[in-house]
Amino acid sequence: MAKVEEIAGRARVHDNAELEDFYARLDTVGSGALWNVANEIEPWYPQPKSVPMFWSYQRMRPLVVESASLVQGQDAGRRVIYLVNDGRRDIAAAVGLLYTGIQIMNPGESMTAHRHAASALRFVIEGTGAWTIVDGDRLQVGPNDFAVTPSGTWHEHGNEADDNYVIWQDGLDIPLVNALDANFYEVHPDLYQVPGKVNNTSILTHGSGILKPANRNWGKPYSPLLGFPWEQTRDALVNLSRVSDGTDHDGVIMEYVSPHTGGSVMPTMGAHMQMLKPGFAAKAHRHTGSVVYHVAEGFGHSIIDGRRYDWKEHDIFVVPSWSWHEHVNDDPANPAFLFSFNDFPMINSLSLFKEIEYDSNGGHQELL
Ligand code: GTQ
Repeated sequence: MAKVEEIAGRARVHDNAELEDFYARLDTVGSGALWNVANEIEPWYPQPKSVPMFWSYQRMRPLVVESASLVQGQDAGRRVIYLVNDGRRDIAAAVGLLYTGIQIMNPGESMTAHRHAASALRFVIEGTGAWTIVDGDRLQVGPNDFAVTPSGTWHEHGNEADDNYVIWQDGLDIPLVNALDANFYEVHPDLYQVPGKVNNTSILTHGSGILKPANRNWGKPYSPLLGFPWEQTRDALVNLSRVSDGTDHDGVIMEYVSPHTGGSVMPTMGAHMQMLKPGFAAKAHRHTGSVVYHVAEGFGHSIIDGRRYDWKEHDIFVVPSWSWHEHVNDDPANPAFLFSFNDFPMINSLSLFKEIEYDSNGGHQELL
């Protein structure tokens, strides 16, 4: 049934028997009348299928831990509990065209190496002893560290601790790459990579933050720096917060960037860390682009499309494109830190970014 809008310039054709017959004949030759779908396929503003969602780590963790004894990592490929958006069950997206999941590894466990066209990132939740080998660079990661596995890079993960789980959050652009019919998957011919001699080579080479190695070319479309340690990240935010209040909408916010370009870490997904100063209450805004948040430190709440979500450490929530949202740090004494990843590099490279600020005085909205 066509969605009729009685507005000049919109599709407003009403069905009748003659038209029904015409539509049936169009269908037999693999076609249809645009005016029957126009108002649907050209909405006035974005109509995400994704809805705001919130996952409490306290509720998720026991289930994630249960999976660690139910299935072998080697059988699962990766032992991950993925997060489902109620509106996007069909494509395994957490929001928009972004996938996310919580991965757990038992002490001493390791996963086999593979690569795919989809890009991946990790944000570590708990446990010592986590490692991931990305194209031969063995990265050691700990809680709140961020690491990337760009499209096409070989990767495998493990937990070298004797007595603790490693749990981290995965973020991938699988739904995007599938939507573009561009996904490939390969198992490593030897099942395991041979890591380079020195762990964390990419961090040692590219991670100084102020200096760039001279005479080095980097021709790949993603960051040569693959790991982003928490301590350095937190310090950067705290330092910036001493000289800036940041933005009204996000507080003190910084992007994880490629030291080669200063741009996003990967062509499809970007990531930020933001610090909400004690008691900070953001102004609401909305923008195109989908965002997955992970509470790195502190507690507070966010209001997303009019609904309040109270969060604390390691909770995960999503803001669909064009959803109103605001974040509040409910701790009057300590900062809160939100990690997030997003599809902004795609949105920006296609010039599709739009942002509007919420004005509570009568709801007038101004394009920023
Ligand atoms: O580690 O590459 O959560 O391919 C889902 C698919 C993680 C990974 C996931 C994947 C990965």
